[in-house]
Amino acid sequence: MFRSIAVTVTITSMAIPLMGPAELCAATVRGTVLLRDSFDGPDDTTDLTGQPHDVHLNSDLSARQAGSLLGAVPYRLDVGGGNSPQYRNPYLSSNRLVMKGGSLNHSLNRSQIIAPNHDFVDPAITTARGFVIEFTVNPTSGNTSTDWFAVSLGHTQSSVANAASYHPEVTDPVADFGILFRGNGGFSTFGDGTFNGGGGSYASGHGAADFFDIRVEVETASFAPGETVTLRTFVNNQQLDMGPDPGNELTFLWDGDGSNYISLESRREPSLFDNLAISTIPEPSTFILLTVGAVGLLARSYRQRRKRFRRAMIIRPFLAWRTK
Ligand SMILES: [Ca+2]
Ligand SMILES: [Ca+2]
Ligand SMILES: [Ca+2]
Repeated sequence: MFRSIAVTVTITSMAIPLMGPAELCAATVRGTVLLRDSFDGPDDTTDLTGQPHDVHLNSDLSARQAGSLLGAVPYRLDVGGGNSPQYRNPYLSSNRLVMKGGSLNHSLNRSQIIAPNHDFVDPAITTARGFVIEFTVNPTSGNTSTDWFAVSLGHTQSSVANAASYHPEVTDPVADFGILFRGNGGFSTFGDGTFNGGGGSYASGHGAADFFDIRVEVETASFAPGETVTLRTFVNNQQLDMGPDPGNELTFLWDGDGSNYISLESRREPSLFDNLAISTIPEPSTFILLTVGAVGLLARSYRQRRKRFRRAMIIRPFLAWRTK
């Protein structure tokens, strides 16, 4: 009799789904989301030449965007350069943002760019000592094209609002950091508008339909000119080596403008962007507390299971034997 009870208890115990420490630690720890955009919305229509153009990108923002500090933030679009804006505007399609600057939709070899019209120097960022930019992107060009997409930061309001030129590009001198990713899997990094020697490969053998998760982590205590910045970049959770500095990080100093507008950019190939998120960097103390807490819970769970197991295997049979 007691043997069947023991077997039942043991099976029940094993059936409890267990999460290992590795799974807990791999769970993404996030800071406060300042701005998130799903780009989920009605498809933009086409103009008389058959080219899609923006109708919805800057409407219905409150239905698409979220963020504890900002709510709905409009985008500045790069519509300058003497070409008709409808040939150059980014647009929404299939719940994503599509950008395709360059010869695909006008004669000049130029980018399409969007920049949230917000200076990301929020107190929440300096309190957390940094921020994180995340998005997913599909370069669409397979693994041979030298066309590229990019993200850059440290732009100024005047650069973002400058419709008469092609700012805020990755090579804008006011941009403190920028990284461009080519369709062929190569990447290059820039600082203050010039190539800073960082580059390498972020992918190889990928297909034309593959999406990449891009994550740029920026550690900084302030946006004051000369403040030290430590930057890390991840593609599909793999950290890239940012350049000649030891290790994979890049260290630089904020320039003199004290601004931090952020832009996404595409050159020639149609790049599909999705799920843009700009958050405060997770505080190390929070991460450590969560990890320590998770390990503590696991240890307690293990002790409780061991206790139940001992009770089922030893104490109950002993009691049953005594009452016989
Ligand atoms: Ca979407
Ligand atoms: Ca700057
Ligand atoms: Ca390095």
